[in-house]
Amino acid sequence: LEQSPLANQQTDVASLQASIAYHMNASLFRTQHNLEKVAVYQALAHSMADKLLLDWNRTQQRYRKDNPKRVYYLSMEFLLGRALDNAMLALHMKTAYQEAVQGLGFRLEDLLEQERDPALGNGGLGRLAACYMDAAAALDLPMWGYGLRYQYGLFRQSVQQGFQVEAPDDWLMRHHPWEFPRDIKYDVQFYGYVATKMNDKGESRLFWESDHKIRAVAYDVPVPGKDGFCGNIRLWASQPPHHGGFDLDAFNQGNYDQSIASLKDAFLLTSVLYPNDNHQAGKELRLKQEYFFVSASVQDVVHRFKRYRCPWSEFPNKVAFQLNDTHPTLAIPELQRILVDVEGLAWDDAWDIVTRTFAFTNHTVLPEALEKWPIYVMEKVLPRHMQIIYDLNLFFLQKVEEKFPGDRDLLNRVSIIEEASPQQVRMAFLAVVGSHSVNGVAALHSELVVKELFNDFSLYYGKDKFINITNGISPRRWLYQANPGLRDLITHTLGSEDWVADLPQLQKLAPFADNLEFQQQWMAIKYANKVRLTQWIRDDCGLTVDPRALFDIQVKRMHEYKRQFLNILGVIHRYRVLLQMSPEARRRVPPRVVIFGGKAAPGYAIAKLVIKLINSVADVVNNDPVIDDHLKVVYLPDYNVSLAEKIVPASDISQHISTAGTEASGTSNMKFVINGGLILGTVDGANIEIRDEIGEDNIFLFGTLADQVADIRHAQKYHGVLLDANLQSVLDAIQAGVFGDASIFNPLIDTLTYGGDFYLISEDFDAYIKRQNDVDALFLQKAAWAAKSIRCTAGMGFFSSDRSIGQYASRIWKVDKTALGNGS
Ligand code: 26Y
Repeated sequence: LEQSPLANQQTDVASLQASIAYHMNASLFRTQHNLEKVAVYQALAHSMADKLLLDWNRTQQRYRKDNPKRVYYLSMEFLLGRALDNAMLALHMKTAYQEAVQGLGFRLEDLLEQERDPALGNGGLGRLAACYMDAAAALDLPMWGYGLRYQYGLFRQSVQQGFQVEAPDDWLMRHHPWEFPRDIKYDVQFYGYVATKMNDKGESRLFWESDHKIRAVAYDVPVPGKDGFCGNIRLWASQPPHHGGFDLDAFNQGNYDQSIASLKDAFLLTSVLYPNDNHQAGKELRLKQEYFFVSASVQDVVHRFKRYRCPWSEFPNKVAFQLNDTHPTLAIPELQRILVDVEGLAWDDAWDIVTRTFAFTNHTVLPEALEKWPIYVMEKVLPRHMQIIYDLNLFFLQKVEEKFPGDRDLLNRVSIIEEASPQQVRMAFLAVVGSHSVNGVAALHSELVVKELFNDFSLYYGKDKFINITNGISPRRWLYQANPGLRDLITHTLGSEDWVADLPQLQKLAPFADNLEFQQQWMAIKYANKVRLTQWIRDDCGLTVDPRALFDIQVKRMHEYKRQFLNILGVIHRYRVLLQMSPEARRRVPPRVVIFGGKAAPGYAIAKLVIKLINSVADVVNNDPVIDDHLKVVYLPDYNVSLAEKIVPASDISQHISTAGTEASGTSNMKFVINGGLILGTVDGANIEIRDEIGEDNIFLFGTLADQVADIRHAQKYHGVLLDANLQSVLDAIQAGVFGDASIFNPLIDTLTYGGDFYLISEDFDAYIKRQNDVDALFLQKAAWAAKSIRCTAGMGFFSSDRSIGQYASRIWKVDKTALGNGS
């Protein structure tokens, strides 16, 4: 590093070129005659990472000296997206680098495209973690992320014959300059047995012993903040515990498989991210991942705390753990185990520390997403934790019994152990009991969390424990970086870039909403973004679409509750209506490009069938000469963060149409609206608060309300589903083979009829179609549309992740984000 020109803070163009050249030779072992784009990208990334490492060291040394209360964001997923552009912008070095690479004969845009997305997350929850780390770094808040360094991230998706095909995401095959391996390791054990032993003080204690150990090694991922401040995400990778996992005796006896058995074990543990989003698969390996992750993280935090020789009672004043959903909940019994079994604290003292340290964020009310682990699995893998959970449960139930004597039903309902066969541990209940604060992620969701999921708990604990913190997104990645055209217009209009760190300033755009000249500038940027997306669609899908058409986008994980099915059924309806129209009538409807993107969990058959249906419809519609450019259907494969950065700024309208009460928040809705995209949505999740902020007139809402859903489902159960007439003819068309072999779609169509239309597609179909017609009508009025688009952006100040993190800091973590000064 000493020799890297960046080490002495020279950031002029010549120095940057020198540092790129240096890394070409010293890091990549290449010569100037051997310059491919990917190599230049890598040298560039190394050069940028040098600078980050310096900032990282300075920031972390300051923490070490000041020893502030620190926050640890525990998350099994971090969906970070690409690092280079983000880092260059955060450090105000993009222009200089642009010039530097130009001088070497390259375009920076091309080089940025060489970077592969680290896809260590599934969807919303993982991306939220990334936006929160970004906000903490921007606010100089001492928060670290802890997670897993999966060897393979979320699978890569391609489409073959209309079906999703999955391939492993071998993102580490090429060297990844954005992580710093550390000489920090902890052993994590599994299985074994619990024994009684005397400790140093002559007290009898329980000890968990096992020969089955796997080593966690740390990789630190820098999170660029402001003014030389740099945050951190520590990811654990699994390694064999000793001797590199090689059993020499076994080898010498010719037992080769045996000689590397523990190596395979260790490799497998963090090899792959489970690709389920909002659906528990219940695999033992996943439980082991969860424990491996929390054990290494808690050991690391305890180790750091002990450095300062504070009494244990100080622990909650120095440490706040935030559980990103239940996935890291084992951290609760793990800390209790360390305090009691290893550190020798009394049970009650330990439990007091634990419950003052943990807080829990719930991200879903869907029953299939709530983690439960069979007791027989837990007992086998984590025998001591199972005992601790039993004890915690017993003491908890005793307290409930004291408060509400004689209510056996209540005890059954709140028990951490579910009396089913097999018996299961309810991880969400464990998280509630072990935390001092529980929050949902949008107002409606938090209300449902209290009223439905944890109603009994809120009666027992009181309402204050259950709060709402509405999600937010990073304005840096999702506007400043993804939409340079709009960024510059906003900055020019508001006179400075201060709005990025103080997003409510966007409101100052509102007075320009009806200004025709401003509207033209605004819509010209939108148009340019659409042109850019059409180029991607051409390259990725071989399809030509007209950028003047209305771009109607739905990109998110494929899930029944998100109702991509409703969208494509609506497309079929539109297709049929267009076919029946006269050519003149057809010309009065604005042409549309309907764009889908998103992955389905590999085991989720119905979601995969929706992908197939979309592609089958696209095949027919896109090749129908009568329809021509009036309607195009696009399925963009391998949706990920970097693709989102291209798609989001290019939407006219995007769809967020989950069955009311099912989408906890949604965050892409925020990304689209902040970029001046209108949304068509249900009265669900954060759509509701977006409406409150931008005004009812600037959002297209429709459909059943959350509090009506139960009654409708109930009625369906008794009277069956009477399908909407338009929907029925759409289904008839599918079944008549208009979109190819109809029989493959039968299981999909059955979800609307057999056993009731659980996601209320038929119930909402008519309202959906009508709202789409409103969208058409508005799109023809260019000025009215532009005014709404401007008001959308203007009203989005509330949804900055800086606001969310500020609320977590003051309401949950009790850390003062300004206490640390300006990061110098
Ligand atoms: C363990 C397995 C059961 C599981 C794996 C992943 C369960 C859930 C998940 C992921 C959930 C998720 O991404 N939830 C989303 O969180 C976003 C951030 O709060 C919300 O905006 C979004 O509505 C919610 O679906």
